[in-house]
Amino acid sequence: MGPGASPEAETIAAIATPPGRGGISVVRVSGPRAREALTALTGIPDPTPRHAYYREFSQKGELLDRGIALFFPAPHSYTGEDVAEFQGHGGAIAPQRTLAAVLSLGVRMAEPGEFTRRAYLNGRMDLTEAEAVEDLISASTKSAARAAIASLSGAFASRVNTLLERLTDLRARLEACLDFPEEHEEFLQSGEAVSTLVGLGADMESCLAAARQGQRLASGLSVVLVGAPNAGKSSLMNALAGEERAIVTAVPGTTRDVLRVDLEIRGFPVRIADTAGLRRHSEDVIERMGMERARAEIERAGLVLLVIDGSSPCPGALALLAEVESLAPSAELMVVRSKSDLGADRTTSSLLVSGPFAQLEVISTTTRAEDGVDALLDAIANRLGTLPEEGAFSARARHLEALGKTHGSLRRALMEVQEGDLVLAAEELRDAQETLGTITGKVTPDDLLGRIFNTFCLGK
Ligand SMILES: Nc1nc2c(ncn2[C@@H]2O[C@H](COP(=O)(O)OP(=O)(O)O)[C@@H](O)[C@H]2O)c(=O)[nH]1
Ligand SMILES: [Mg+2]
Repeated sequence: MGPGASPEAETIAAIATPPGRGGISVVRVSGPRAREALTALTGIPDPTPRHAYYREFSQKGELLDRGIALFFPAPHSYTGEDVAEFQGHGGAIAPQRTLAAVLSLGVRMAEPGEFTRRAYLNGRMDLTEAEAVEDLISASTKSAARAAIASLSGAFASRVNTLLERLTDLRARLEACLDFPEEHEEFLQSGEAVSTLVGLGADMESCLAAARQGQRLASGLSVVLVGAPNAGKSSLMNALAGEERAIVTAVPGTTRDVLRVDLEIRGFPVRIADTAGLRRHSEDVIERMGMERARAEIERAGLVLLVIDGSSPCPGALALLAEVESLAPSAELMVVRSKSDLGADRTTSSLLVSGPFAQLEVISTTTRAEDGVDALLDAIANRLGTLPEEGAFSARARHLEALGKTHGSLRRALMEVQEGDLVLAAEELRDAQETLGTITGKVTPDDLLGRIFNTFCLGK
């Protein structure tokens, strides 16, 4: 390859199937040397496009494997480049040998996500579709997979594109008002500019709400159980999991490490973490490390369940609430009042309806009754919201951020129009347009591409 050639002119290869024992395994090759690689291993001089050849794969007279070889000429392939596929036997060795033979032909190992990155760069899919590929692979519930398929088929992209078109249109009309005020004053004076902006803002908001659901579907909700030692956290964890996962004893400080269980609630993946109880002082080094881990877990949580033993006085509860709020300012927070079978302590009862606790949802539970945690499961389900019957699509944090920013720009543009400053309004709309464009990749800085595709698995 010459020094000026773009990296995209390199030919790349990887095993596209997961490692381990399996009937078949696929070695995928993409780039200008894909055809040559197929010819070298199979002896087929001029492969017919998309024809399945059953052949021996060999190199320098050594038989490597036997299987199906396929050739997809550009642009009609996954990546949009020439692609060759060797479908051989699975297991630890056979696919590695085929891959090594391909790599010896001036082909390099693909980076994680590189096939899909090339598909995006060659216009085979937009960014939301490319990201949906990875979301589909990592989907852990049926609803998440369904949403990823919807995004993969362009459901999210088409919503964003429609918004983008309306935005572009509006910006063009506003700029026309700036350039030729007399001809376009009607647009402003009739109130049409304002009502168009308001309508667009509302639709942007509903797209944001749908994307938020989509993100929850794809990445799930992380819930963490937090509270004083002996509050009943580990018992709750076991009850939610429906099996004995955490050790439960009357000895404070039993739980040290963070324990996790994965549940599915109304189609959403939910990960629940049980943590070491938080208290002011501990002489025990291991318990102190456990508390550090608990704090780190709280910082990452989407929903914090603050567990308070309702049957006894809880003098540290206010301090605990303050600590949780400072560790996770944006997480949702719910109070679980445990051990309801033991009756209610008067001071704790009045604490939970006063001061900062008065704003919070409080759920009573007991692990001593069959249905003692059902209310808690329902409350978590309510926080997740309901899945839209139709129109669910997978989304990611970066999409939410872009939609939120776009929405902010629209709001400011509306204010500027109302105040009569069209120059500033047009600028806000330009910002909105650029930000919205990053979702599908119409406008995309390189570092964003790096961040998106580096999280992909190898061979995709
Ligand atoms: N009566 C009663 N005891 C409970 C309940 N939940 C937990 N306990 C007891 O409280 C103690 C501490 O429970 P545990 O789950 O280990 O609390 P953790 O330290 O917060 O994880 C144990 O002796 C449990 O048996 C409950 O709902 N009712
Ligand atoms: Mg515990």
